[in-house]
Amino acid sequence: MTRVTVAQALVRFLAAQHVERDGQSVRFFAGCLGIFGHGNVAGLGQALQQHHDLLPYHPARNEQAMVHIAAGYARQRNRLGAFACTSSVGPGATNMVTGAALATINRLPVLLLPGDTFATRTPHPVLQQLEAPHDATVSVNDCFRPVCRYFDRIVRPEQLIDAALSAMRVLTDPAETGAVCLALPEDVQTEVVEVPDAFLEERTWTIHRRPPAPEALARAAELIRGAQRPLVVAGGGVVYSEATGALRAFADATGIPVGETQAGRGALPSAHPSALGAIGATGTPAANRLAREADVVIGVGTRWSDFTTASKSAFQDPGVRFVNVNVAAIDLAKHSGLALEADARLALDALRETLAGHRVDARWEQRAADESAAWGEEVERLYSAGHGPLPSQAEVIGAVNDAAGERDVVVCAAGSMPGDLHKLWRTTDPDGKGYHVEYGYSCMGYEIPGGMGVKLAAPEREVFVMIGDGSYLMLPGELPTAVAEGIKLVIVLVQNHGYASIGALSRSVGSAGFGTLYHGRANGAVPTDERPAEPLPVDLATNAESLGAQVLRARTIADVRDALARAREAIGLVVVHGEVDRYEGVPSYDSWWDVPVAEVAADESVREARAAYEDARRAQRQYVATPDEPSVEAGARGAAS
Ligand SMILES: Cc1ncc(C[n+]2csc(CCOP(=O)(O)OP(=O)(O)O)c2C)c(N)n1
Ligand SMILES: [Mg+2]
Repeated sequence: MTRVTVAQALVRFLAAQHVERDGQSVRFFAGCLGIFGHGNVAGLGQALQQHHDLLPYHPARNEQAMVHIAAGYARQRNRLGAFACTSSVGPGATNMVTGAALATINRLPVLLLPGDTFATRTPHPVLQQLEAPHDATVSVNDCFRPVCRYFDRIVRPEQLIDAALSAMRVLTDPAETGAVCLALPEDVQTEVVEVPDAFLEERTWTIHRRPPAPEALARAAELIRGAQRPLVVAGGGVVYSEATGALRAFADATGIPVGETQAGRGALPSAHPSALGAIGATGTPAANRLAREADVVIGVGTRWSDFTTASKSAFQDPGVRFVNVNVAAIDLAKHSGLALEADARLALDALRETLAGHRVDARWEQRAADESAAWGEEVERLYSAGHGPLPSQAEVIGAVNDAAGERDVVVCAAGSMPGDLHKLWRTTDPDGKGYHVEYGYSCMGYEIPGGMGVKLAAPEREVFVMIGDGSYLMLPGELPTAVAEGIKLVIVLVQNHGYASIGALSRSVGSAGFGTLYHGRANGAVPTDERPAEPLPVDLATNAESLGAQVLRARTIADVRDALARAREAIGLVVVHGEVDRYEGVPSYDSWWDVPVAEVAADESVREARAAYEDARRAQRQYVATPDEPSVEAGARGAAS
């Protein structure tokens, strides 16, 4: 038995955890990120100082941002590595809630260790405590329950053992993983616990690859063999399971074309003959035209978000059926699909072997190749549009794409860039690790800290963070952390005076970009795209400079290219700042996204948008046809009305 404080035991436990897959064992926790306050400075703070050689500590500037660093790290490590994040009690803790939701939605392991109020309750109410008159057990940390995959509050020292082991079980389970929260009352952190020595010894969590059940495999293969127009939709699970090689082999052997979700983008490099690129609301015409006609859709490691399915309008074949390859039960059941519960790599290999000798109809394969080639030309056109006087955002993306080497990473999360990147970015990394757009939560502010996590996980890769002015303003505070920790990023800060993405969405629903321009008031009113006011005297380049970044200011697209070349060579963090034409967007191709429009309104423009919306909605489907009983489903609303 060892006599230590709860916090000391926890730090030593975390440092001793390993994870193993395919016979390779690696340490699980890279370290602990944190911000101290009275809720953790004496407990975890003391333990982290005493054991700094076991678990490196990295002070952050904002608790939400530090959870994003942890999420970016875990994603780049294919979930085989993580950070712990410690916060004080109260606001420090609730600042982590957004980060927790992001991690859970993207299925990324992060361990949250917020301080909590006294287990003894003696000095209550303490500074920053929420008092709930109806429930003495409630604290602000209960906010973590809906956004975490596992929650515990350690109110007695002995509970640590069970809580720590349960936390590791969830963090290392590919079907369960997400944010895990162990709330630690500030007194309990400092109390002594006697732990068995084995608790503190090295422990390895093995991630077994789950093989597909033979009957399910046979039925999936039969369905695919009988398909005239099969299509694969590759999701993040392909990348996390390191199944990109298996996907390539499957596509090579069968000729089945592949569309990619945001998390799955790059699963098949753009130059591959079966690669259709992005699918869905932000998809390419190549992927979306084939999706419309596909009769069997094989989703691999996807959770079928509304962007992927174009709000359930993407797949229009009346008898379309789905095969869902996944480890998560919630995804296996979607779209009435045939559930192939398995690790992505094992499932793709097994399908390829079972389908040996089968090749897709040559005309379908040719369609895919032709559409892909046409799309390649469209990308080229957008990348070299020569738009003026300000460049278009697509040209900036083209410049970054050209500057990025084969294994470099692009990072983004919110605004108009994720959609543009999804469509336009040419992927090259064979492991699918060159494209990192957080689109589960699409959280403004993720970009810089998320990129820091990527760089910590892959220091050998150049990391290009693409960020809009709106996202930048939400969370620039981790720049000094990057400088302090020597984390080199190339941040491309794209100024377009506010929320160009939501402005375009607002115009499409008839509301003229209301409230999306970062301008002063126009004659006392909120400006719109039709009635803009003066841009604000805000200089984000100087702001970044003041936070420790080296800043390169670009006006023309040639300046951007020049700055990117210099940024690559630079030692430290560089921000390339440039303005783009807010109104020169990349169009949407053969797709739709369900954003409801007001049913009655004073403005004619809204009424017109509503009519168009009701029309578009007719294409929406329910996907209730089962693989066993193919029933013909007419457009759901069309049939009803
Ligand atoms: C935290 C958060 N708040 C609000 C939103 C909704 N939203 C999505 S994009 C966007 C605007 C982003 O602005 P900017 O970063 O400048 O990118 P742009 O739209 O101009 O390309 C907003 C408000 C969000 N995704 N995340
Ligand atoms: Mg903007």
